[in-house]
Amino acid sequence: MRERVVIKWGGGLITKKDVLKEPQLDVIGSLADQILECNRGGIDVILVHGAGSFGHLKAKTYRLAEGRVDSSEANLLGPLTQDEAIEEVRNDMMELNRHIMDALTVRDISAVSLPPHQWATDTGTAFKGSLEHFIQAPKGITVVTFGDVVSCQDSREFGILSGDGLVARLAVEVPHVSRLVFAIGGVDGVLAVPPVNAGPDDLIEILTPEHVFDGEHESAIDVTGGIGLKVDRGFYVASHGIDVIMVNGGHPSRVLRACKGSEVRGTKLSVPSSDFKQR
Ligand code: IP8
Repeated sequence: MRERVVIKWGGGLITKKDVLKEPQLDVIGSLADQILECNRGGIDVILVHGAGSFGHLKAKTYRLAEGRVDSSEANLLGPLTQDEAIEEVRNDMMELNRHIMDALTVRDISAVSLPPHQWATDTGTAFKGSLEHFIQAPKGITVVTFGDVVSCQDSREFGILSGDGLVARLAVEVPHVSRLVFAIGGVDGVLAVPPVNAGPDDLIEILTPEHVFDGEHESAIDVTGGIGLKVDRGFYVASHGIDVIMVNGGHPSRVLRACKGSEVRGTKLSVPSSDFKQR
């Protein structure tokens, strides 16, 4: 039986987060190398990527995470209507996704992309949409999806489905997923103090739900919730007996080690097995 892992490439890792639509192609390339290594080692990958500067900046300007705002307020947001902004953000996300698909296919990794606005509605872990394509993926195929603007079936009309919500459901509901790996940008994992004050010893290697930590939330540019959301989604997954680890994706070899379940510098999320839920 081949192993399956779910990997989230953080948007802050694969894009320059504060420069509109600037991909980090060298980082994407070396992360894609690690997926090839996974495949060669008998591990199938479900890849979910974040938005970074291809999504959060415009989504923030046009308040897309809040859904439809009053037309009087919407007129003040910027030159675009909210509907035009949705269209642009979806196109921008498809553009980022194309960079990723190119990096995979140039390495002969067989990959298919499933943009959420085409198959999912609603936000958070309660999003609706069939996971059948992920479940039925033939061995050796990398299925790719990403944070996106989706329709909502309530008065909001639309919202942002974060890649963190996607990975939580995929890890738990696709059979035989052994681990979830968050490859994040700029930090080695969850830190006990804010990153600017942190030294090498401030990495929390094993994080339990009881831990209190200073989650840095860049609310100015991140519309879906920063590291706190990842930790929250991660504990949901860990509570189903699936390994969850966060590593610094700037060191791609750590991502590979994490995917293989080898010892690696990073933060493991740990839930006591007595608290495990049924998958
Ligand atoms: O970066 C957000 O996805 P995330 C998606 O995974 C958009 O939270 C379009 C802002």
